[in-house]
Amino acid sequence: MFKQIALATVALSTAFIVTGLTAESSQASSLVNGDFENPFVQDGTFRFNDESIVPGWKTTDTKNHIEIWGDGFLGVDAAVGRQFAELNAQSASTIFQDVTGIGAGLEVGFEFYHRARRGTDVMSLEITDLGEDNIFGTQDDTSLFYNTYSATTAAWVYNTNAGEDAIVTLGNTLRFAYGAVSTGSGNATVGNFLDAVSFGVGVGESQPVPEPASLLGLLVFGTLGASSLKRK
Ligand SMILES: [Ca+2]
Ligand SMILES: [Ca+2]
Ligand SMILES: [Ca+2]
Repeated sequence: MFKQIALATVALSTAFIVTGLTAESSQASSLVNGDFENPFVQDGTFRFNDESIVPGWKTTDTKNHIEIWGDGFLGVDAAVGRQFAELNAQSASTIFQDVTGIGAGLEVGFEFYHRARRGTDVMSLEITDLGEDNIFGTQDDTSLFYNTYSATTAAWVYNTNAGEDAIVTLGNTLRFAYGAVSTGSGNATVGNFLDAVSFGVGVGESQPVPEPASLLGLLVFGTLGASSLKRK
């Protein structure tokens, strides 16, 4: 399914300043609250938030809860900022956002941080084009990307598609979905920390692949957090 286009290896995390937006991408919306800093959660605590009070995100959780932790709860600090999410909320949930206004034939770059709560946790990222009806779950949907990611409790793991096969847009609404796959705890409500989620769109597939330096200038990130990533 993936277009076999060689993509120059790009260190997305070093793309600090975004300039030179392409005309096709300049109207695109972006991921909202990709750093999980809203709503406010006290340091050293966590909260189950109904999805209605979490800007940007929706969830498949059985109680519609998005679990957000504050810095230091059970000894875990955020990867970026001072809050992060746990995908295994009241259930093994998938949280997602739909992004509109991205033209066809553009390459998508993404990055996020993942960490286990016990042992090794596994999560997934799926990027789906919702088709001409722009409705999820109908016959015209196209999965543009799917992968699973593992992490341990040792540290936040930085994940990106930089250097992999290009993910090329089809021009309809895009769904970015981050899902709990399995937990080291064996408990569906314990595992898979997620933070600093962002994406960018840029170079069209019909254009020659530029040198890494110029590709960096064409990428626009979905959250401001991407411009100030810091590891803890
Ligand atoms: Ca954060
Ligand atoms: Ca939980
Ligand atoms: Ca559809």
